[in-house]
Amino acid sequence: MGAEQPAGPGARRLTGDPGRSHRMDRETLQPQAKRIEESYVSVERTLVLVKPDGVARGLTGTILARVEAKGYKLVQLKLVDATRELLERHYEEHVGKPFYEPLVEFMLSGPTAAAVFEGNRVIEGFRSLAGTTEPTLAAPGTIRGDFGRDWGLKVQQNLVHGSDSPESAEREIGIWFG
Ligand code: DAT
Ligand code: MG
Repeated sequence: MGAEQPAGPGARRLTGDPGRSHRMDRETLQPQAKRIEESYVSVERTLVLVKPDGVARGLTGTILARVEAKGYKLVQLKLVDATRELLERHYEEHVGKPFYEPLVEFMLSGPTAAAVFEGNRVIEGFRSLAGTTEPTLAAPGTIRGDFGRDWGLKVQQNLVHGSDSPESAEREIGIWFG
């Protein structure tokens, strides 16, 4: 048999002096744990809306379940009858576009489920789960790809909204939950 040492973190305990092993735990591992703790970035939050088409079609639970199943944490949830004033704030970046007024009318057509989800990189993670804006082209396996289609309307009804940046998330969470 060769003199190879067992590999891995338990190797020292199996082959070395146990007293030395205990010193390693106390002096080396604890500072390391502290460094790991300090290396975590702040956890992101995003606003997720199940729009009136998703709520009316009875897909609220199915959609939120996908986000939870991905591992993101649901931290706020409510059903909202959005007002025009709230929607004008939420969609202010789209003012003047041809689909703006149809978008606001659509969002006024019934209740919206508003949620805040939390997790590392949840903003891009949710947008990946949602799929691209146009449901016709959204990849199968995404929320919009699996449940959405073009209905021949002036505005795309694509089931969900997700914030697109940390700044948008903070602004939008303030609008819906502030
Ligand atoms: P997203 O919701 O993917 O962030 P967006 O912010 O550009 O997309 O637009 C807001 C919503 O407006 C979008 O979810 C669907 C609708 N919309 C966007 N572009 C459109 C277009 N060219 N024609 C019709 N509806 C559109
Ligand atoms: Mg958007």
